[in-house]
Amino acid sequence: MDSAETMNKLPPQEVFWNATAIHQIEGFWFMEEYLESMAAFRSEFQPRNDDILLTSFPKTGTTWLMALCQNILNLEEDEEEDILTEKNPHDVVPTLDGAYLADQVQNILLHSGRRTTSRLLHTHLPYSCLPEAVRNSGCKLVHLARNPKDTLVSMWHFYNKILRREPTSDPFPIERAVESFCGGVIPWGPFYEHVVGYWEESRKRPDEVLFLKYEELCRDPKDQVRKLATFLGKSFCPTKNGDNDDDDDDVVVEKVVRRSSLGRLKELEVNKNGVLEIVPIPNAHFFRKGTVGDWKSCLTPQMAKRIDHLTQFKLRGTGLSLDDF
Ligand code: PAP
Repeated sequence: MDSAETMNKLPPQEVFWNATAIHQIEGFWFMEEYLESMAAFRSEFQPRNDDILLTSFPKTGTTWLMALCQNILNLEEDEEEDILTEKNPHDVVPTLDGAYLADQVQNILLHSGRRTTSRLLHTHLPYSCLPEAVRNSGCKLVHLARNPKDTLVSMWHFYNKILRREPTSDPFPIERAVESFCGGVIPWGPFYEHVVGYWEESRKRPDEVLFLKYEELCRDPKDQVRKLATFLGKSFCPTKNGDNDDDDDDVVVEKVVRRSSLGRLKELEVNKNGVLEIVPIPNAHFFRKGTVGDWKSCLTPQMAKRIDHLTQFKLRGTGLSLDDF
């Protein structure tokens, strides 16, 4: 996979959920519509040493991580100045494998370093598929992981919204969604190999790769925000003008947490009625329940058991746990 041309010549290899072609490249599956952008990202992207690259498997909390990092690095004193009141986090932190070729993304790549010293970027690519230049650069990576059952259920709700031809047509059968999740034949999958790639890298290079979990963010957001801020070089989070006299550390951390919260973002006009700038997906689709254990509302005990067994098998010996509590 050296160029966009090569990628475009690939024949479809599987049809995901009876709806869209996905191709297997270097052991992972990718949606056809992203292949060109992904190839360009991999061959053309020039990382800077101070870039911050957020990484995630889809539906593991990407939108939350984007909002948190944006607020840690650029917290505005005045809430009305917060860019997240105007734009969905995905339009502030571009997903390079999905939209590298878009003009808006090229603009962000050229100019975003002026607001903060670092560019805040995102990718869903597995670690082994990242551009070589990124893996060899000193740029920081932050990975957010989530337990597989909630990831699958979140994915099921999301793709049912965007892949269904008619809003009234039946959702894709959950049994078959479990089947494709367990078989790994899903966009950016297999899930386990994806998460383990980042986990292992974070163990080898803890100063450059931070590994976070959605469940820990839910349980103690302030503690996790401090950890994230420290990793990003902000051991405390002063407001952007540097005036931190009135706000003690704890208040600033609380502000970051609240401004990035699902409750706040979901209620913003831009996220109720807006559509992403780069791909025509309604912003509202990125905000649903945001809880731990919602899988219980969709998966049968048998399905859950099957996924738990697979999780145990796939994570054995890695030192990683992905618990749903
Ligand atoms: P993406 O990979 O397509 O960007 P992503 O943001 O990773 O999607 O996943 C969406 C999930 O994160 C949704 O989970 P749910 O379906 O289980 O509810 C969504 O509700 C949740 N989410 C989005 N924003 C936040 C947030 N600010 N805080 C907590 N959870 C969030």
